Amino acid sequence: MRMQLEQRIKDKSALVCVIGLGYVGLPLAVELAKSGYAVTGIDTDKDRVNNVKNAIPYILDVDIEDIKRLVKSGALSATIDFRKLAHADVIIICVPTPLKRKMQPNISYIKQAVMKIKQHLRKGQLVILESTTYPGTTDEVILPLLESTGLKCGKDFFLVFSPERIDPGNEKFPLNKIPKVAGGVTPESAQLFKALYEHIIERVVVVSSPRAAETVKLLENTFRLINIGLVNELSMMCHKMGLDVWEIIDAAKTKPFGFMPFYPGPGVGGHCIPKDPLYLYWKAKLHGFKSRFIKLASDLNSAMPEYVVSRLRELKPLPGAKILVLGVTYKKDVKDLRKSPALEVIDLLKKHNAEVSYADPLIPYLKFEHYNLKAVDLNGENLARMDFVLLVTDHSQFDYELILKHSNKIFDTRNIYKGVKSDKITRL
Ligand code: SAJ
Repeated sequence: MRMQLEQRIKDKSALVCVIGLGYVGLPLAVELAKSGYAVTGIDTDKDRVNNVKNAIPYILDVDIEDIKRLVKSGALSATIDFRKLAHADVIIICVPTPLKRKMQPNISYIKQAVMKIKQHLRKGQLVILESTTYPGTTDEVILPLLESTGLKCGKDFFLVFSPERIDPGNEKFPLNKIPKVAGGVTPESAQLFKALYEHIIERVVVVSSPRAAETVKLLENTFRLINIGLVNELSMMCHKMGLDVWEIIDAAKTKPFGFMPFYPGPGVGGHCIPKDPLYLYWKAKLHGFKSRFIKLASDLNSAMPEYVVSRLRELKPLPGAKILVLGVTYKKDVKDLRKSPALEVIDLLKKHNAEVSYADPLIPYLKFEHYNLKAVDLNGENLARMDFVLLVTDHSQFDYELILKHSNKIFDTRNIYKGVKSDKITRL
């Protein structure tokens, strides 16, 4: 039966189901369909399913013409009906793994997907989890749930963990150019995974186990969290010591080996970097190991919004100060507010009774907590009215010449005005 499955994967007659049509699942479904598989995307969100069916764009990294062509040919379809899983030869889970309160992993979406798979599990299926999660999720949670059907992994079905590495909007590294790490519960499982993904990704890297693969992804993003924390601390240190942290990092990166630049900022947002390392921290703690690095970096990065506001207070008393926050998404040119430090900066400024407004070409309205703000137009008049313009997210679309010309004072947390000499500008 494994040989039959391998043959169906190799001759592309295998039916593939992708559960979760977000920024990971949809590009993956499209690539597999483009490579010749019949792919059904399953999502609980009817709007997403309709958007795929009607080729309405909602994810950055897919060519809408591809979707139109693939849906028309029948290579790609979408549904909310999980019964499709019964017909699938390959099932790939791409659902969110957020945090609960108290920074604990929330794998409820994975469990919901696995329960659906369990209802339809049959001999000859390959199940793949791509959602970033803590080491042990595949072996300790998914495997027992699926084997509770009486089917045996490695004999009747196959199970692999392979972390998603999609970088939304990164044209230099599209999905097919990003090596894919995978760990199978059994060697045969990994072999079947490789046979499938080799059709869409240039390099598949098989590791010894699912928990090794789960840990690989967490290392990648913990590496970023800690290095961003390092330069955030360096920025505070340099300010105290009268040094220019930006000059220092730029000069350090001339070292052609053994160094990789990271940059200070107003904090670390998004749905990966603040969250993934805490999955590792949580699991290690269950094993009696408290990661000081992860805790320290998380605390340091979380303190940056407060630090930015304290730097502003050094320049001008905040009560009544008119402050325009430029850019509110978690990183430049990405329309995503999740864990954006700008939201905390706005909240803190309001709590200091500053008069805060914001401008962001990607976010016309900003609703969070009890705030309900409308973006102001970025024009000379509005800029000149402000005591401070606080550059938090350095969108490419901003007219930085106009901002420099009409602003009274600029606090630049991203060094967008690198090399610009002006007494209007204060840098993080
Ligand atoms: N940030 C800094 N300084 C830096 C880099 C980032 O303050 O030097 C801040 C950003 O402003 C943002 C946050 O950290 O608020 C996260 O930025 P990020 O560049 O790490 O972007 P993400 O969150 O989109 O991370 C994703 C991750 N991709 C996956 O998990 C598949 C990460 O592994 C990628 O390396 C990253 O994209 C990327 O390089 O774009």
